[in-house]
Amino acid sequence: SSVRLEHDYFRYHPMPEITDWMWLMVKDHPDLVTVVDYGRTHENRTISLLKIGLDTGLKKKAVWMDCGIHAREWIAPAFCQYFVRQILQTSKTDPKMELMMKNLDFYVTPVFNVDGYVYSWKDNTVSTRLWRKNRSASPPGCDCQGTDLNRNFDSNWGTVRVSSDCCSNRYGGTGPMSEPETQFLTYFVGSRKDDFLCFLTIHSYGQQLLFPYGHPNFTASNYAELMEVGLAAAEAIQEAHGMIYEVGTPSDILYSFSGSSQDWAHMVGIPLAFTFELRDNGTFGFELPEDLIQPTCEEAYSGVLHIITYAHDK
Ligand code: ING
Ligand code: ZN
Repeated sequence: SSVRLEHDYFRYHPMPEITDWMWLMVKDHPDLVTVVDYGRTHENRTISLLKIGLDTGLKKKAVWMDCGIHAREWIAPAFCQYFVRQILQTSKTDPKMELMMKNLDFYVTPVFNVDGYVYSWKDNTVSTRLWRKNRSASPPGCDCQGTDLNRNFDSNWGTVRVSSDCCSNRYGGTGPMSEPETQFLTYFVGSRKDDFLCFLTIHSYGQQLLFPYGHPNFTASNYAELMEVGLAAAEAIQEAHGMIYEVGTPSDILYSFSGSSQDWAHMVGIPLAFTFELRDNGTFGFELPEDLIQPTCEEAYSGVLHIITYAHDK
């Protein structure tokens, strides 16, 4: 595909355009950005992230962000692209971001569930556009494809309200980390877990900031801190365009679940783990119109920046 000199941040992009965009970021900021391939999907596509930060030769702390663990949540990959553009732009104009580029590495996966995302772009039917899971083969004795990657992590896997029916959208897989995508994330983050100050995973929709645990029997040791940081982030979000985001654990404000990535991240010792549920509240749901990409990204950026700044300054 052709090299794109302009990238429209306020449209949705199919996977090949997002891959081109990643290389455009490297070309525009060779001093700050590298592409790291850290996994392969079930259908043998590459899972890539952008590593962003100034190489100081010193060991650095890090920030994790993944978007698009669920295929149909298209605003999430759009946000990762916007986030990358904002931190790169402001690293030249805002002394605080300049400092964070020196002290931190940002690891940003714009599309984590690559197979599912590609499938959701296949045609505009409900069964493809509203696909959630990955595209793994159906297990023996069951006829449906795909595992919910946010039920497949090794965090009390399969214990709370996770479906064992492979046709369910909440199917957790044949075992913890049965999916290649989950294994690669677990390995990549797990092998550097002491470096990560925060773990941010971006979903839609519902306008919520969720933090561990999704499992009802566990309470994060730093629950008060997570609540305080989350509430301040929600305030920053509200200041942008007046939108209200609810803050709490999935058990508090949504529904309990085991096997999620945020629970896993907190269990391995990453203190500030948050799941963002971006706009909207159900009017358009997963099919958020393109003219709402910009305000959604702007407010989410305010919230994310609050958390990252807190993590950096702590
Ligand atoms: N929501 C999340 C989901 O995976 C969630 C909410 C997060 C539940 C963390 C449990 C733990 O169901 C969406 N929209 O996918
Ligand atoms: Zn989701």
